[in-house]
Amino acid sequence: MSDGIPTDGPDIAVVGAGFAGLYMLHRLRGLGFEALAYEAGADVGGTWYWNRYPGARCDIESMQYSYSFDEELQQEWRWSERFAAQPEILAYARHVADRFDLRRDIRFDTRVEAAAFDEARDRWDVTLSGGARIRPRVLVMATGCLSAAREPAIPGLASFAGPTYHTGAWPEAGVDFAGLRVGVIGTGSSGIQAIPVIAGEAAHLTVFQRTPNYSIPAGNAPLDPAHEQAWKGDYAARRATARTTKSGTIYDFSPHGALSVDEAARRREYAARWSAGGANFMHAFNDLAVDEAANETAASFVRERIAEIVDDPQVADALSPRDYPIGTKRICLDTRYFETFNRPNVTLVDLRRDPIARIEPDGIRTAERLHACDALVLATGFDAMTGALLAVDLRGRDGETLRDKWSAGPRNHLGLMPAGFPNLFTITGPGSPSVLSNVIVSIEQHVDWIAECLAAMRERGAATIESDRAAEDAWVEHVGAVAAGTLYPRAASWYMGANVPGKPRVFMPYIGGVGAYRQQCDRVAAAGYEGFRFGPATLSAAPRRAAS
Ligand code: NA7
Repeated sequence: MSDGIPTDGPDIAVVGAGFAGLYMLHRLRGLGFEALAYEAGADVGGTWYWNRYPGARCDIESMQYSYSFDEELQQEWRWSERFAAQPEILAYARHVADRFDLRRDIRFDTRVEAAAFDEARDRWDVTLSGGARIRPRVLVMATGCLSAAREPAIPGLASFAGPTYHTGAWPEAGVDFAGLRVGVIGTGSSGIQAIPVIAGEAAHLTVFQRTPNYSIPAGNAPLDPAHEQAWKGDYAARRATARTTKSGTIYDFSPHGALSVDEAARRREYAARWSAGGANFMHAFNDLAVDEAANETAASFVRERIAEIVDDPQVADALSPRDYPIGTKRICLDTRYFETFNRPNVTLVDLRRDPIARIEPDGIRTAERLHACDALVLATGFDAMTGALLAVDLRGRDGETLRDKWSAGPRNHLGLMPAGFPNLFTITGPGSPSVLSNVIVSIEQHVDWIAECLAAMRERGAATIESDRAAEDAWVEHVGAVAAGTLYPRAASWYMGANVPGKPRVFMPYIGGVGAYRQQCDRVAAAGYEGFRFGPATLSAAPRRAAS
């Protein structure tokens, strides 16, 4: 302590110990930086630590949803299913933490509450839960895109007499629904995964649906050993290919437009992909995201399947999405979701026809009647992409808050750094492919870019790096322009901030594609970090190396 302000803490602070924070820590350590990660949870895993709801499962195939940075790791780890369930993904995160000895540099049960850039010292003044303060030179936000769970503003929610669970903050000990009347609010990915499992446990399940969702059968199954071997025999090359694709995932991308083939051929294509399962369905034709008529051919195919599966035509009708293009809200993958509505112990309440009036101690009262419940499940989603960042009171130069800066929507350069916030990096931040991609691929790309940037900074003896406002303006405009060329802004989705009352309606992720985005980031770095500025070192702000 030289000036009355605590100087304890690392040179680089990483916020979060999910997949982004773990790999960031590993890379920084490899480069000889002194870094610590601060994690609000009691263990590693991030989103896979908190989202323990029944049925929680990844919607990207296991062989692709994993780290690629270490050949031995990817060869030795064995997934049991085509799509891994939450406990297995959490076990993988734990394995990575142990294998690379990362835990010794993670402070668990510690939330980063505030961080202000101290311009006199070129350091961040960070307040942790409990009041401790640290002064790292660099702050890396590895806080996740879907980590700020959102409770709906339904009158009377707090008056409910039974337990209420949010899918995004599920109790570690699990929940026993046997013999209970359960109400689930929300039919996004989380609700669609949880509903069939809860229906199998509960005495009765009432599903409260505001907007029906498009969902494709996952086709989940035990992982085929031949498939695993094919991947492992060629892992590095396949990973390299995935990095060049649009979504960071190898799919069977069709080179044809939906209307360039006749109806019979189109149906054959959709049917084959529907029965094979997975999000590959959305790549049946190459224009589903941009052409309304093409999109409608896929949307109507899904509605036909719903009508076929669900016995009661009125229920099937209520479950059929009609007012937004398929894929413009994240496509859901399910295991017997629509079939669940044929069970005698499941009731669908269509809130568009019969809206919720309020929650009462005994259940949920809609315009028509009281639906008695013993337990409630809120599958109501997240303040996505910006929520976890804005939950930290972040202040940059001149005391500008990130909340003010982003009051009309997120602004940064390349999705990596908001101008006016030196030495603050965001992994998979808004303005990058993040939630539109296989997020582990995007995490690895951002972590590598940030690590190399910090090494370049050290090489130059610079104390700070920050993005130029002009570069930021150009990037934000580009992100918006690319989105405007697609059907995505047509849906009231969390991509658009539409699920949070008062949140600006801006398409937040970058839809230009993982491969193209990586090229832009690499080009910027190769051009000496074009659009970013390095600041000179002062005596008190000289970069430190770890004492090794
Ligand atoms: P989502 O996709 O945001 O879904 C939330 C659901 O909750 C959605 O059906 C909402 O209906 C519903 N919701 C939210 N607020 C209310 C209120 N007040 N009343 C009734 N219904 C409500 O979150 P998920 O957790 O399912 O998935 C998020 C992502 O995690 C997912 O895309 C994957 O990437 C993983 P709405 O559509 O707003 O009418």
